[in-house]
Amino acid sequence: MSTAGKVIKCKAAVLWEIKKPFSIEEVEVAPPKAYEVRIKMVATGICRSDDHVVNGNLSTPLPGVLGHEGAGIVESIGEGVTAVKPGDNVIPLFTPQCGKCAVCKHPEANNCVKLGLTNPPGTMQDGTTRFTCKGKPIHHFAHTSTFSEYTVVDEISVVKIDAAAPLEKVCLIGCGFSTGYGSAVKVAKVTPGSTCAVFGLGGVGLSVVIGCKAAGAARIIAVDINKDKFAKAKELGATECINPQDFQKPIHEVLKEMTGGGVDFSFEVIGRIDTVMEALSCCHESYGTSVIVGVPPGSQNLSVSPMQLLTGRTWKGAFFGGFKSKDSVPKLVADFMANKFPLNPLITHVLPFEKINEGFDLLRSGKSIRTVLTF
Ligand code: CND
Ligand code: ZN
Ligand code: ZN
Repeated sequence: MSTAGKVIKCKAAVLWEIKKPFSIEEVEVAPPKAYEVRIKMVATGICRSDDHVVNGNLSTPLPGVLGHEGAGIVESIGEGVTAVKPGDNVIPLFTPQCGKCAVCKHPEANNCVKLGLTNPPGTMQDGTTRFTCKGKPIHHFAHTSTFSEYTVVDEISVVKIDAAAPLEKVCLIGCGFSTGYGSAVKVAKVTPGSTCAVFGLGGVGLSVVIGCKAAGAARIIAVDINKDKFAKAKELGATECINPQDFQKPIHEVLKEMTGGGVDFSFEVIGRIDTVMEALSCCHESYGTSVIVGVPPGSQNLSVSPMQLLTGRTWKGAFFGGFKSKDSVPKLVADFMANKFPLNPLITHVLPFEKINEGFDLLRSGKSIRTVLTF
């Protein structure tokens, strides 16, 4: 029996308030309105940005359905939708691509004006929500809300991918892999023979390592306070691994000594103010480029001497690895299918969706890289 046009009752992980576990609830998911798409989720990864919402570092209206790294199948479409049709395999896009705004029309930029990450409304573009639980409207998150058996997204926030792609793996292309890989190949534009330093070896940081290697970096120095992450970093291309806690002096000084003055490219993939500064300072003062990938607490600011940049450094940052999402995600899926990069090493755990809190505990305890929840 077709569900198109009807309200679907299903399970979703609702975050009622910060610093609390997710509750698996029965929610009602309204049919998609014009230019909206309802998706049956098949798999979703757990990214640290979701945890930043839980711990209060990233603000979004609650109660809400989080999750931004998923893959699924289109269940039904609203009026006017042409980009996808029911039955298509798709990836929801937390960085939309409206195709019409100045950012989308710019050849390099990807931070579509519809992203609205600094003041997220927690709704669809028309200002309302499609989720209801116990009679209350439940907010959307990051245009995606993948922690639900069904979700509704705007047409600008979803793209069709190869029907043969394994959704329980390519869901990582929805955030962690693309964010890290693109930060190396697209944002920093890592050059062959260069030296790179990657701070933070989670799913995103290890994807930076994969990107640095693909771009031909000669040295990739991986930095983390959890040495259990080093073996995988080496497997994926890191040439050296260091733990800042093993040194008396600041780690940027250690890195400068190791590299004769500083690295060519550095990446902060943790989400901390102090490590953003360490990453900036460890790149060469005359020609180094430092890229901010991690999402630091919204309430904290940096104090930086302009001299850090006057000497010639470049300092950048980007969402989603600088990729224009609709253009890039299908290509990245095709590249994965052609074995141009691996995703398997990033997936350390697979759990049924109902065990979402266990998945977050694995992330918080440093035991997982990516947990994929399956529906
Ligand atoms: P995850 O928590 O898996 O990895 C972070 C790593 O940093 C862990 O291995 C930690 O051990 C390590 N770490 C923590 N503190 C320190 C420290 N002081 N010094 C050195 N290492 C440390 O996170 P993830 O890989 O899922 O995400 C990483 C960041 O990227 C996080 O801030 C997340 O919010 C952000 C992000 C950004 C974007 C984007 O579009 N720019 C998209 N998704 C996630
Ligand atoms: Zn993410
Ligand atoms: Zn746009």
